[in-house]
Amino acid sequence: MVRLFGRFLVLVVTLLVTFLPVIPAYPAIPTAGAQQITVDMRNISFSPRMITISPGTTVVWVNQDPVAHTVTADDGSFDSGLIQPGGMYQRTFNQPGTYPYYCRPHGGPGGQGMSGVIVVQAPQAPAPAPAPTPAPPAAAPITPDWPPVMLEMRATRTGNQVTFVMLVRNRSTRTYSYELKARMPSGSRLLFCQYGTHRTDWRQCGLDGQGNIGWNNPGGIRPGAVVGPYTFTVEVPGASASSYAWVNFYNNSPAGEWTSALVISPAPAAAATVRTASTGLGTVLVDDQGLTLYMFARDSRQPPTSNCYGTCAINWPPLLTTDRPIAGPGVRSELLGVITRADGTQQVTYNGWPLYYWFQDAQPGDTRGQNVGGVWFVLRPDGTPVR
Ligand SMILES: [Cu+2]
Repeated sequence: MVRLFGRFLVLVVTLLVTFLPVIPAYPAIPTAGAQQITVDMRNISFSPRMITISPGTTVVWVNQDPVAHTVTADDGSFDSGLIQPGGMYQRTFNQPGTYPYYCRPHGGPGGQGMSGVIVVQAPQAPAPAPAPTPAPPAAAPITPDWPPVMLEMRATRTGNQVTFVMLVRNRSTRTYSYELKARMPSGSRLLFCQYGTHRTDWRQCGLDGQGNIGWNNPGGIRPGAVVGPYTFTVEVPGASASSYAWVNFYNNSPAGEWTSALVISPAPAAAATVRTASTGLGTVLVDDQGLTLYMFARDSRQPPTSNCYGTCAINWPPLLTTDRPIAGPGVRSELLGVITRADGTQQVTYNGWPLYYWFQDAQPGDTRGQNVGGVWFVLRPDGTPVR
């Protein structure tokens, strides 16, 4: 099935690329750029356990568990070493082949225990889509390690244009509803939106005032079915603007919810500015657009270290920069700094605290992230948190 899925992916992407030139009113989707796919380490397992990728794809493993894991090749050709909770490891696979791997503390070679497989497949002649599998018995419960989907999620960025491609397969034995969402900085402009090989008047495909793009399919995706690709291109307002997308699967009976992999667009291309603004919480640090910045009490200041990765960094996008950050009005430049995140991007710090946005803040002056979980706080101009 995994091989079939890979072939189906080739088919739909081929159709998509072939179809595009006849839509002159919309820009072509950039095909250059690195592909990336995320594998979660959750509940002592890799999820998805098996993925099929094309050569040149980067796989990012994110440890969502409270214990350390490794990503160790059966043949010893790669080994992450211990990945602490919240940490990540990435590797780019260029050569076609099958790469079984395992976690040294919790699994073993040959598919024992906590283990997984990467299949790197060169493009091939397209094959028909897989037939839907029969409907399953009704009572399978949703468990936290339930792996319902095979995902292909890609983001490419050319200047200020970001393109997301999302393709979803339900590999569970139940029908699930799902929604695909993306969050863009305010001021973004939607340039292109497509479902499958047809550009449609997809009603929910549009930027709302909060910078959200979303598709909702409450009718559900049947076992074995593939939906997508959902493709959209957005022009973000500035080179430093970041954006991200995710898929949420949910079910009403039995009730359950599962949010899957994310894509964060490549690192920004400019110096981030930090300044101050007056909010309901007093004068606090904001970015050059006026969006509120936060510190995370589980980070450390000395040395400055971020402990926010994976799902955390979806909800709390780090303030990234490529050049030295700029001190705007009210900010002390000697308190500004940068750290290098696990993915190689540079995050701005202030008084040693790594800085983040809260994804529900949409307008200058919003401080909805304050005290979330008792660990997220806005910062005063002297770099102390407002608790
Ligand atoms: Cu492990």
